[in-house]
Formats: sequence, C-alpha cells, structure tokens
Amino acid sequence: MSTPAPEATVTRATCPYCGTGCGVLIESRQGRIIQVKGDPQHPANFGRLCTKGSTLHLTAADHVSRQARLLTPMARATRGAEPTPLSWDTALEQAADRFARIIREHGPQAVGFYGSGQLLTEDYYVLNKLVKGLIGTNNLDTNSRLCMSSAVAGYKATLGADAPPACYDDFQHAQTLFIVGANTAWAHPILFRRIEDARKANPEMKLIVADPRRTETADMADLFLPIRPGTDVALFHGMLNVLISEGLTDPDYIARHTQGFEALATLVQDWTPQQAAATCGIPVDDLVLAARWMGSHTPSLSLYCQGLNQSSRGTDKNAALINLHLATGQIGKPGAGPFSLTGQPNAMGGREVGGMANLLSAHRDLANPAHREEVAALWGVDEVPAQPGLTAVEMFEAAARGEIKALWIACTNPAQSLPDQATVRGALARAEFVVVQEAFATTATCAHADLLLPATTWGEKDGTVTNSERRISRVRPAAGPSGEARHDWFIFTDFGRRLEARLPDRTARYRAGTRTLFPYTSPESVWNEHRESTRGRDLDITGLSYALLDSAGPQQWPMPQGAAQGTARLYTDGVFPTADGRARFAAMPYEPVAEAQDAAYPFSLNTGRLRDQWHGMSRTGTLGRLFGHVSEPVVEVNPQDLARLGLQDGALVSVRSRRGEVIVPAQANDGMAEGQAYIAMHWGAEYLGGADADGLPRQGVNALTQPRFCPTSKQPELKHAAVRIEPATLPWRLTALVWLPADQALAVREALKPLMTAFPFASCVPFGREGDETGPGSRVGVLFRAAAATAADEALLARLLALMGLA
Ligand SMILES: Nc1nc2c(c(=O)[nH]1)N[C@H]1C(S)=C(S)[C@@H](COP(=O)(O)OP(=O)(O)OC[C@H]3O[C@@H](n4cnc5c(=O)[nH]c(N)nc54)[C@H](O)[C@@H]3O)O[C@H]1N2
Ligand SMILES: Nc1nc2c(c(=O)[nH]1)N[C@H]1C(S)=C(S)[C@@H](COP(=O)(O)OP(=O)(O)OC[C@H]3O[C@@H](n4cnc5c(=O)[nH]c(N)nc54)[C@H](O)[C@@H]3O)O[C@H]1N2
Ligand code: SF4
Ligand SMILES: [Mo]
Repeated sequence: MSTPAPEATVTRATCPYCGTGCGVLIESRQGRIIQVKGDPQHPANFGRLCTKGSTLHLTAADHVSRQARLLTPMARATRGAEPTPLSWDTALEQAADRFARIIREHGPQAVGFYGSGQLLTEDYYVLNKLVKGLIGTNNLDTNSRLCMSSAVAGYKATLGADAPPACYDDFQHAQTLFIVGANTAWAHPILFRRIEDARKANPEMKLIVADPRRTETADMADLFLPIRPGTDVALFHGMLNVLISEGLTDPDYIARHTQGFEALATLVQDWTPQQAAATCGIPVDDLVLAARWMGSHTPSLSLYCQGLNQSSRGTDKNAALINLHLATGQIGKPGAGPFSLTGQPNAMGGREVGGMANLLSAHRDLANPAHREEVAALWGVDEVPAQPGLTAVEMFEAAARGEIKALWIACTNPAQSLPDQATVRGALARAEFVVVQEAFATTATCAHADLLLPATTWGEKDGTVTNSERRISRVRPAAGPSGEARHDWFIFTDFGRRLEARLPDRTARYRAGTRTLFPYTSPESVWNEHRESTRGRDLDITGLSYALLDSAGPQQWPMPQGAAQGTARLYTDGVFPTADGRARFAAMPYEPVAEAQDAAYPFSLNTGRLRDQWHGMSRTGTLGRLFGHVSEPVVEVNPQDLARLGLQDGALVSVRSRRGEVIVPAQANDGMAEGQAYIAMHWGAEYLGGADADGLPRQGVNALTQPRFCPTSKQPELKHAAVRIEPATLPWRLTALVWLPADQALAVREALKPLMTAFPFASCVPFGREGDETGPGSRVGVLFRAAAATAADEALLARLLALMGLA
C-alpha cells in the first residue's frame, strides 16, 4: 500500500471478472472507491486492464449501489410478493429453522446448495464444509459445472490430476499456438494482448484457431479451421493420424511417460485426414497443416475454453486434445502443453477446495474411501457422505420434481444462466424455500427468492482467488460493505453455527474435541485450514501464507513447505500424479452433438460471450458505456440464410427450440457459417423480454438451450441446440429512448422491466452515456423496444412513457 495524494488510499486487489486474474490497484478516498488501475507488479497483467476491468470503479459508485445493489436482508411472505426488509438475525434464524426442519423431515438429500466460481476460496471452503461436513449431503454444486467441469474431468482422465500444467509465460515461448473453442480476444482480453506481444516478438510463431464462428480471435489466425459444431474430437483424431503417419510423434516420450498409446493409435487409423476433414467440414490440407505445425513447429501450446467444455462430449474433447500433447511430448516444458483457460476468477479455487458434488477438499475424490476419511479427520467429523451429490442440471431437475425442497443459491444467477429455463423456473417455483445470497438486487433469480441475503462484492471483499495459471492472489477491500451486506464466508459461518444448534444428530457425529465446524474469525483463519488440507497433495500450498502473499506477491501452486516460490510449470520431469507415474491416453470415439439439426429445427444455435459484458450483467449492465460495443440483443446468422428466409438485416425473428422461444432482431454476419445461429449468453430475461401467446414471460437465451450433458463431467451442451428461425409478424413497433441522469437511469430501467411482459417482444437496455457516468451530472440512455401484432393499449403506453419521463 502507498499513498499518492494525501487523502487517497491505494489497495492491491484482483479483478472480479475473468480467470486471467488481473491485479488491480483500487484508489479510494474516505472509504469510497474513486479509481481503478492495472497493477504493474501483478504477473498476470503487468498493469494492463481490459474494458471491463478498467471500469470497475464506476460500478462501485454510490449511485450504482443505491439503484442496483441488494442492501438489506429481505423476505417475501409469498412468492411474487414484494420482498420486505428484515434483520440479519431474523433472516438467519428463519433460514436455519427451515433448513433444519426440511433436513429432519426429509433427510439431508432434500436440500441443495448452488454456488459459484466467483466466490473466494475462503467463501467456498466454508460452504463446502457446511454442506458435506455438517449437513451430510454432497448436494453442493456450482456454476463451474457449466464452465470448467469438462476440463477437470479431461485433465484427471489423462494427466491424473486437475491441474493446468502451463503458465502465461509460455505464450512467449510457443512456436505454435492452437486456440480451440475459445474467443480469447473477447473472453480473456489481457491474455490476448500477451499473445499479440508474443507474436510481435516472434514473427515465426503460428496461430491456429478452430471455432465454428469467425471470431475476432479467428481473424488473427495464420490458419483458421471453421469446424462444424461439436466435431473437435474428429479434428484431434485426424491430426493425430497425420502426426503418426508423418513420424511427428515422440516415441521416446510415449514409451517412458505414458500408457495406452496402442489402443489410441488403432482408433485413429480410421480417422484419415480425408475422413476427419470431411466430418469437420474443413479443407484436408488445412487439417494436415495444423497437425504439422503442432508436431514440428514446436514448442506447441493449446488454449481452450467453452467450445470444448460446454459439450455433451466435453471430457472426450478435452482428453483428445491432451492426447496430441502427450503423443508429441509437447508438455512440461516452456511453450508447450494443453492449457485450459479458466472462465471465472476463482473457478480454480473452487476446484481446490473440492466445492462440487463429486469432489472433496484439496483435489480429493468423493468416490475414494481413503480420501473421505482424510477429509473427515481434518474436519473432525465421523464421516463425509459417500453418495455423490446432484450436479447443477440434476439439482434443478430434482427440485422441479419436488425432491429438493430447499435451495440455497449463492453468487450465481441460475434463472439466467442454466440451460432449459422452463425446468429451472419450475424448480424455483416448486421448491418450498429458496435462499438467494446476492450482491445485486436486479437478477432474474432474486425474483424467485423467499429470502434474499445481501453479500459484499468486489471492492469490499477480503480473501484469495486462483487464476488460470494456478496463481493465488489476494483480494483486498478498499471500501466497507454497502448497506448491510456481509461477506459470504461470514454468512455461511453464521448460518452454520445456527444450524449446528438445531441438528444435534449431526453434531453427535463430531469427533471428540470438535465443538464447532465453524470457528472462523477472519478469511485468513479459513484459508489456513484450507492450506493444511493440501499438505502432501498435488496442489500443496503449505509453504504459502497471507503474509507471504503480501510480501512476495501472487504465487503459483504447488508451493510446499520450504519452497522459496511457487511452481511455473508442472510435469517437467515427465512424472504424472497417477499410480504408476504415467499419463494416460484416452481412446474415445467421436460422437456428434446431442441434438442434431433436422427439418423441423434446421439451425444449430451457438451461444457465448460479448467483449464488454459479464454473464447476467448485474455489474457490467450498470454502465451505459459497456453497451457501446454491442448495444442490443440480436441473433446472428449468415447473410445467405437471412436472404433465404426473406428477411432484411434487423428484422424481428422467432427463434424456437424444442424447449422454448425468444423473439429477437436478426443480424447478418458473414462470420457465421450457413445453418448456424449465435445469441450472446448475456441476454437473459433481465434485458430480452416479451411474453408468449399464453402471456407467460419469455426467459431469455437459455429458454432455448438444452440440459443434455457430458456423461463424465455432467457439463451441459450450452453451445449447441437445434432451433428454427422464422419471421415474427409483429407489425406494431415501439422504440423509446430517453437520456436520464446517471443516478436515475438504472432505477427507471428496473421499473420498466415488468412492462416487457406486456408485449410479445420487448427489450430494455442502458444505451450509451453522455458525460463520464460518475455522478448526477452525466446521463445514461435507457432504450425500450417492443413489438406486437396490434397496437398496445393507451393505458399501457401512458404508463411506459410516464416511467420514462416522456409523458
Ligand atoms: N467479456 C467476457 N469475458 C468473459 C466472460 C464474460 O461473461 N464476458 N466469462 C468468463 C467465463 S465464466 C468463461 S467460461 C469464459 C468463456 O470463454 P470462451 O470459451 O473463450 O468464450 P465463449 O464465447 O463462451 O465461447 C468460445 C467459442 O467457442 C466456440 N464454439 C462453439 N461451439 C464450438 C465447438 O463445437 N467447437 C469449437 N472448437 N468451438 C466452439 C464459440 O463459437 C465461441 O467463439 O469467458 C470468461 N471471460
Ligand atoms: N447459453 C449459455 N449459458 C451459459 C453459458 C454459455 O456460454 N451459454 N456459460 C455458462 C458459464 S461458463 C458460466 S460461468 C455461467 C455464469 O452464470 P452465472 O453464475 O449465473 O453468472 P453471473 O451473472 O456472473 O452470476 C454471478 C452472480 O453473483 C453476484 N455476485 C457478484 N459478486 C458477488 C459476491 O461477492 N457474493 C455473492 N453472493 N454474489 C455476488 C452477481 O451479482 C451475479 O448475479 O453461465 C453459464 N451459462
Ligand atoms: S482480462 Fe479479465 S481479469 Fe483482466 S481486466 Fe479484463 S476481465 Fe479483468
Ligand atoms: Mo464460465
């Protein structure tokens, strides 16, 4: 900490958005955050920030908090009613009563907890112990199931442990960089800047990008492979076929450090380059060239994200890519390796504490009795439950069937981000008791809560996160909590103690000397317990402490006791964390996407990110300026497809899958292949509304997506749903735009939101800004669009215009 101006304080923290994990310097004055800058000393970003990171301070402004944050605990007497404030004590007593009663009456399997890769490691650790240690169920899953679970399963199946082996420095050593299923230019912008630097420094470096869409990342590529949706395994098998036939594998590495190559080699014999290229829909020569670069223009490094993970064959896609690195020995040395880019800022930390339905602390496995015993001993309980918990999609399906009676949702917005929203909404409606622990009051999920618990968030929180390259950084508070918000670790701790008092059966299982499972007084006290759980494990951090993070800066695990610093690369000695020290090849057949296109649903719908928005947009959506890059929801399609449908660019269309429908303007984009469509994943019911013929509210992009998941990782196939696109005949149109003072615009947009359901199509977004958005002097646009078959009635219009201050 230093002090540039007499009254400004500078706090070192981490950006709360993507898994790049950039360091930030937060400037505050009298406890108010006034500026944010990149931390020049942070090894992820060396002072740089992207559009989202560099505008963080604006999202923490007082007028934003007043309009958008959840500031007190609130309860609803009945569903659909306006929530009313209550004290923390009453709120947590009610929560503990309800949970204890449901657990007593229906058993621990009747409750479910759904968390987030945006929780800090300390938050996550307490939550995991609460659910598995105290309550005695493994029904704890998180949005990481929608995000990184295929990467976890892919690493474990091949390398033996869930650990990204490479590091960001490897970008500058790689000769071939293979970006597959990732739009790094938008989703990990600062990493992309580092890739651009590496290419400038080394003009020989080759960049290959494989993605069904021509993205900004693809535009940078030396070789772009516009593969058909879901055909990655065929691509990788075809590349391996070329590597073998051209003698580009590393037989010595294969012999000394791996197992199972013969079976794989036999499998890929059938995947001739011709066969693979035909399956992927790309030129044979391009596939062969990609394989040659990967095998001979070395070292080669692969970066990948949701294009591989969010697939009904996500684990196979991950494993088949890792096969290429093992077969060529391109792993464990500078510039080489398979390197999954982590989506959320702390999905890695969540994996470390084992905060998912099939994992246990410190990369232990629930299925392993010895691991369960170790964790039980660490926690001071007789046992942790053996029965695997319900994963994200399964948990909501079980709740929709009435099997899960109480749901606790923290730091995620499932009514926006889970696939098959019809089922999700059914689950939220059917559950007897829904707790939502949130920082912002404006999310779709908040509307379904019986109890709303206000959480602190970026700028206020204290703890640690781990980024994509296994680097642990401190998150430090620059301001006090907004309103009555509390830290997530503390909410879980407080609730845990109250629940302990109500569950004597459970606490009777505590080992002698264990008085409470939740003795925590600070994030550091939680973290120290987590650290102890890693002793002797692959991610051992017993050499690290908060004090060391303060003095020596962020460190990469493992860092066992006695180590002077963290570990940049794994498997440098070719020894893997498997029983025999050898990595495993995975010989998996190629399987197509789960929901094939057919005559009724001829388009493949792909979904993903925009550069300047973050998921459900609870934070990025508070700034008019972040709508400058892409301002409104659209479905992107190839211009030929648009012409075939007889539509002009911008025409309203109905996009319908077997599960639901949205109405949205179509946008021609020649980066889209014919037969494919793309809607950004951010457009939930908060921004893209309307009601169906029965008057039921539309549920945004995930009304369309499908719940089918990878059998191993249970990650759903969010990237592919079969849809049909038809003109929407809604001739009556309304467009209303108003410029409002920044301290009113968000509240007006909130007031307008319910009106979206009065029309078959409606969207409502902040629209640009005049001035700097920092205070009452500047203005933010609010844009409301609607369409209907016939003119809206006068009263409705009058209400709309009055809310916008136009009447
Ligand atoms: N701006 C911004 N950045 C973010 C986020 C955000 O919300 N906004 N979220 C963060 C999170 S949590 C995550 S998980 C990451 C996601 O980061 P990415 O995975 O890089 O981003 P996506 O846009 O979800 O998807 C990447 C690409 O996969 C492609 N794709 C679809 N299907 C296939 C396929 O079958 N094969 C291949 N090879 N590619 C396919 C899509 O066309 C898309 O371009 O971003 C992180 N960063
Ligand atoms: N169609 C489609 N759907 C997708 C995806 C896709 O590519 N396509 N991607 C999936 C992926 S990879 C992901 S990661 C998910 C993300 O989906 P979500 O997890 O639903 O996304 P967020 O909007 O980031 O939700 C985080 C919530 O936590 C709140 N919050 C912020 N800070 C704190 C805090 O400190 N404490 C608490 N308690 N709350 C806080 C925020 O206001 C926000 O509402 O979406 C998934 N859904
Ligand atoms: S690249 Fe990711 S971590 Fe870095 S500033 Fe941008 S959003 Fe934040
Ligand atoms: Mo994610």
